[in-house]
Amino acid sequence: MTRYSCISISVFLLCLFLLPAAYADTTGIGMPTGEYEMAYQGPETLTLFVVPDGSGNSFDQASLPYGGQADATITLLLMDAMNDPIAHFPFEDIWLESRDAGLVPCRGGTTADANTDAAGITTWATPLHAGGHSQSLMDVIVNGSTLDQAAPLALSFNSPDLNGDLIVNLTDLQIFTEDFYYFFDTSFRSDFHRDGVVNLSDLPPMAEAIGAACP
Ligand SMILES: [Ca+2]
Ligand SMILES: [Ca+2]
Repeated sequence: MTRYSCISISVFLLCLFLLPAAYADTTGIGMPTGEYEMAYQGPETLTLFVVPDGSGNSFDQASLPYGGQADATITLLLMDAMNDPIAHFPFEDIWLESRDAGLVPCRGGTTADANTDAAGITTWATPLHAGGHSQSLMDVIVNGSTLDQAAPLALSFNSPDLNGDLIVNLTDLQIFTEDFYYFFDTSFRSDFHRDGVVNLSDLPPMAEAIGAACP
């Protein structure tokens, strides 16, 4: 046997040994599964007002389309392949994403409020750190993937960070002004005090957020 064929065989055996490890599940729990739901179970699509500095609304103060509030708190039960709850799963690896990427999160800005508890449960209740706007469906993402067989949630977002660059400044105020004067009856993105119309009641949330940025 030549020296080179010896090296080739050695490399082959080494790969045979290492490859399964490279593809092995590093969490030890298999692909997480689970289920989640929103507290509000009605037919309307709720909207959550978000600001990059976290001064937006908590989930229990989400808006109905034409005035009034409802509770959009999201509860997730995380389970392993054996349907046993996964306790103490890190909140950093569980987050929300809008399907059109219109919701723009600060770093870690849409993660769950806490690690899963002993029963495998965590929630989204406190305000997000995010900007942008979205009326598309929203997914719960765990370890970078959606959960098997989990349906997306109907939750919209708007923010005084209208252009989604995670700073609220004069650029956003200019967009708001245009919506106010030209698209007052159609612009979801600037309808912060949600009632289907952009008017003077939407100005205070815009003005109060000037200067807001990610933590
Ligand atoms: Ca902005
Ligand atoms: Ca309004």
